[in-house]
Formats: sequence, structure tokens, C-alpha cells
Amino acid sequence: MGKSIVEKILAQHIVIGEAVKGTEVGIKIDQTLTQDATGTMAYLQFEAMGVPKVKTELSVSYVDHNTVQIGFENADDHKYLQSVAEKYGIVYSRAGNGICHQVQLERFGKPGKTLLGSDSHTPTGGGVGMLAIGAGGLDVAVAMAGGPFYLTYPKIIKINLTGKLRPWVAAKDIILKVLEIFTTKGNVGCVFEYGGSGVKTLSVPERATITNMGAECGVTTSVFPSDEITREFLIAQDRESDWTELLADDDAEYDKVIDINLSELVPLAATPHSPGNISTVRELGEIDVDQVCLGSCTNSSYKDMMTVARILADKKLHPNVSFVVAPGSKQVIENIIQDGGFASIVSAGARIAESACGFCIGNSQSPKTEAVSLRTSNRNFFGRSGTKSANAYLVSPETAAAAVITGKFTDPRDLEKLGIKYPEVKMPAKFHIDDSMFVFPGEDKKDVEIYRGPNIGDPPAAEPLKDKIAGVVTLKVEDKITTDHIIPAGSKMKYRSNVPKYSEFLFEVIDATFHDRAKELRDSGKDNIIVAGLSYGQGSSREHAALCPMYMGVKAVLAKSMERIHNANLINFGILPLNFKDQADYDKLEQSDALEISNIKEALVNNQNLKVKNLTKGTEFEATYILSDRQKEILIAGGTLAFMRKQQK
Ligand code: MIC
Ligand code: SF4
Repeated sequence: MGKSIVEKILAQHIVIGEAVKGTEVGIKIDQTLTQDATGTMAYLQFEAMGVPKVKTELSVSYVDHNTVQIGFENADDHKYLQSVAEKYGIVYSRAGNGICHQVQLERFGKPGKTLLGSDSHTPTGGGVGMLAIGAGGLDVAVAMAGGPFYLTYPKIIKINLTGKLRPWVAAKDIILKVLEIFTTKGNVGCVFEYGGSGVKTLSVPERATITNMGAECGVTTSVFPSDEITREFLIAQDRESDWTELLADDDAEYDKVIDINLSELVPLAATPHSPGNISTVRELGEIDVDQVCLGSCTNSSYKDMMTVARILADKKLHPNVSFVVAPGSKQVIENIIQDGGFASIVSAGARIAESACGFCIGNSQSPKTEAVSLRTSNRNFFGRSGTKSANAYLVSPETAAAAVITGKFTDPRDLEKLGIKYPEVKMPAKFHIDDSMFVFPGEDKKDVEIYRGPNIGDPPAAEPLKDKIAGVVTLKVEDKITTDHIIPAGSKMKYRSNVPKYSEFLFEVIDATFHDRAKELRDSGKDNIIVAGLSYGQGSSREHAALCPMYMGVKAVLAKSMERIHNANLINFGILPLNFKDQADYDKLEQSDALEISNIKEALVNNQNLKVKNLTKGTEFEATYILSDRQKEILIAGGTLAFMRKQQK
């Protein structure tokens, strides 16, 4: 039987376990990336592992999230990261060089390799045929120390693309279509592999837009073949020697095949407050638009910027619209300057933002009260823009440009009526390349002193698993709670290196009393328990969504279902992830109910369900779990760092 691309890459990287679907395998990681908001904690944990140098082929530390620098905290973190990179043999990408996923794709992406990144949009690398996976910082630290990354051997879903996109319809519309089909929940343990005759009509940045936003479906990763188009992209990046062909065998078998005819797609939008709420732009009607944001790791490539620049050539923005543009990298900026695109964008009236995450993570450019904000980014979760009452829609660069001109939601195909022709932007045969914003590690850097400003605190240690969890349902939440609900980013992100301070904002957007209530319970010796609905922990890879609850004394999360990265983060920090055996028991639980779960270790070792006593209601129900033997040992030891220390003894 032939092999899929995913099977081929996995076969070359499995170091523990067998290629059996649904079982846990450990894979060798070739490359890692971190960004500053998750990176400081990842490197503090890496330092604790006592390894003299990273053991990967390549590890890169980016600074792209916390670049606002109001106060000393961000700059302290950057300096810490730079000194760690120098000491341990890591490439450091300075603030200003661009967004990690865009830059990694441009300068380091290699077909057939594995990439683990402490950011959920790491699958962007799938655009050049990498198996690129997002994970918590601690998992990335383990990979830098040479350890395997563990994942469930995935179900592989083929997305068969046929036809060709019509003018004004974009790669963003393809992934929004995929989101309409698969939604944002229920896809844990799957990988999307793209194939079919439509693949060759898509450039690498278009493919990367699609693999980037697979993260919103909750799949482990998404991957495209590596073909002639990939080769041309790597030639343009002066990296032809990094190219290898990587195609699925004709007789490869998949767990499921979905067909999408590109010729039939129309401009789409994700409506508030989920990337899975899909509508056609036409259906939305002429809603007035207050803000348009072009950029983020989804749509900030040369092609995206040049397309918008050509649409806006000789046009001015609508008086009611604030138009923010954040090109994805320094390389993108330099190339659109060279090709005249930058001038058109500036002349149209754009507010040029730094080449960084910026508006996407809500740490700048928060829109006005009740604003309608059109964004080319990947997440429109409640409150993420920094303005709770705002309505954020996710759209293609073409649809964004149309609204800049008309001030309303406009199907970009209607621009033809205004005499604007669809710009066919070609990829450059050679990009202007300048790697001077990377600091490459030197040969002998043993004596580098690590810089630790007052913003850098030690990560708190987890406690060994208790045999009895006795506490209270501190918070009961609904379906699809994202990590942005659990611990906000935006203006609070500067406290990422200070867990006690950052923990004050836990669940702030849902219930601002959570922190004080949890603290009181913790300090009186009671355990905090979170109860949740379906797909808990969607979104970011931020391990603070586990680390801060751990610090506040959360011992278990009882959910109808949980997303992959968050589930792994809970285990890494010694919090028990549990599911309801009977989902109806969720409805019977109330916030403040006193719960008791006893004989935990014995039940885990014997693969038995756990019995949960509701002391308030005088009832009992069963909780299940999906934990490998390795994960049980981690939990019993009190988290991954404690587990590793035990193994070293
Ligand atoms: C995001 O898009 O939510 C982030 C901010 O990039 C996160 C990482 C983080 O929280 O630091 C992600 O996607 O993993
Ligand atoms: Fe940055 Fe936004 Fe991409 Fe996250 S999704 S890495 S915040 S640009």
C-alpha cells in the first residue's frame, strides 16, 4: 500500500512506538521555534534541564509578540532571550525581523523535516511540506534538549482540491470553507493533507495561509506536497538546496477524503466570535466597517501585501475606516518597497504598524466601542481585539481591501463595477534577502551570562498528584472556551514571565472574581476544580493557560472534551484532565458544588474510571480520561519537569 505525505514524514521520525493510529508515538524533532510570549517560560524550563547546547538541527527564538514595550518588561524579556540564544546555540530573530511563522517559512522551512513551535500556528510550515506542530513551551524545551515529542498517531484526512480559484477569491476563502466543513471542534487527533490537481494552482504563501489556519479546526497539523512550486519558492529564497520532492503515493489511503472545487468558491468571512462561524461576504450585506487590519501570520506575505497594494493603487481610504497594515517580515517590507507596493499602501492612507503580531493579539490597535473590524488574521475570539464590545470578522486581503475603499462589507468581485481590475500578483523569481536581523550563534559561547531583569521570575513547581482531590467547582463554563478566555493576552501579555502577577487575570473575560475566589480556596487548603463543556482550551498553545491555574491550586479540569495542546499543557503542569463518562452529568453540576475524587492513583494504574462524589448534592458520577502510561507517570510525578528529574536519578 502506498503512503501519504504525513505517513512518509512520520515513518522517518518515529523513535518511540509504532505507526498505529490512535496510539502514542514519540517523534524526533529537527527544528524548533519559539516566540517571546511563550519563549521566556520555555527557556527558563530548558535552563532547568541542564543541557549545555540545543540538540536540534536548528532552533530559532523569535521576538514578535510583545514588542509594544510600554514599561521595562518586554525589553527585559528580549534581552533574556538573546542571552539564552547566544549561550545555547539558538538563532535569535530580533524584534523587527518579523512574525515567527512568516520568517521561518521564508528562511528555514524545509520539506520533509519536523518543526515543533511554542505557538499554535506553527503548522504554517506545512505550506512547504514540513510536519510542523504547535505545542506548549515545555514540550518545545524537551525537544531542544533532544527528547522526542509525543503525539497520538493521527487520522489523516485528505482534502482534495480541484479546479482553480476565480479572480477575487483567495486562499483565505479555501481555509474558511474548510472551517465551514469541519468547524472548530471535534478534530483532535487528525491531520489535514492537501492534494489533488488544485494544489499546483496555489503558491507557497497561499498554501501557508491554509495550513496556518488549520489550527482553528483543532487538527494536529496540515501539510501540502513539496513540488515544483515549492522548489520555485525556495529558489526565490536562495535556498534551492533545501528542496526535496515530497508527494503522496497514488495509492495512498486516507481515513477520509473531502473534495473542494476551487472554481466554485466565493469570498467568505468568519463572523463574531469564532473562526468557525462562516458566511459568504455577499450574505452579510453592506455592514458599515470601522477598522480594517491587514497582516498577522495568516495573511502578511509579499503576495498578500502586493495584491492589496495593487487594488488600492491611486485610491484613498474611506473616511470612516481606520486601516492598519502590518507586513509579515522585514523581507516582505523590503520587497514591497522595491516593487512599489509600499508606496501605494501608504498613499491610500494606511497606518503602518511594526512587522509583528500587533493587532492580531490585541496589544495594539484595539477598535472603538461596538466597532466592526475586518481582519485578515486567524482568530476573532470574544475580547481578543482588546475591545469586548467589538465585532471582529476574518476575511481575505481582497475583501479587506474592498472595505477600505467602500467603508462597507463588500464582496471584492463588486470592485470590478468600480473599474478596478483583479491584480494577478506573481511571486518574485528572487526575493531581496537580508539576514542581518538574525543573530546566529557563535562557536564557543560557554561563558555567556544570562540576563535576568526584574521581570524574569522562576516558573512555579507543580506538586505530585494527590490521591484525593477535595474541593469546589470554582468555575463552570460553556462549550468552546478558548485560551484567550482562560488567560488573556493583549495588554496583560507583558506579565508572561511573572506567573503570580499574570494569574490575577485568569478567566478575566468570563468572571473577574475567579482569581480571588480561587486564591481563598487554595489558601484554605481546598482544591480548585474547573468544569467545562465541549472543546475546552481551543486556540493558543500558551502553557500559561495551565501554569497559572496550577499556581492558583487548580487540580483537575472536568470537561466534555478538550483540545490537544491544552490537554498536553495540563498534564505537563500536573493538572488532571478528566472527561464526563455521561455528558448529562455536566448539566447536573453547579458552580460552588463541593466535589471529592478519591483513590486516584490506584484507578489510574488500573485503567479504571474515577468516581466523583458531589458532596453538595449527595450524588456520584464517573469521570473518564485518555492518558498514556507515560502521561500517568508524569501526572503522578507532578508534571514533566519533576518526571524528567526522576528519570535522570
Ligand atoms: C495566538 O495567536 O493566540 C498566540 C498569541 O500566538 C498564541 C501564543 C501565545 O499565547 O503566546 C498561539 O497561537 O499559540
Ligand atoms: Fe502572532 Fe496572531 Fe500569528 Fe498568533 S496568530 S502568531 S498573535 S500573528
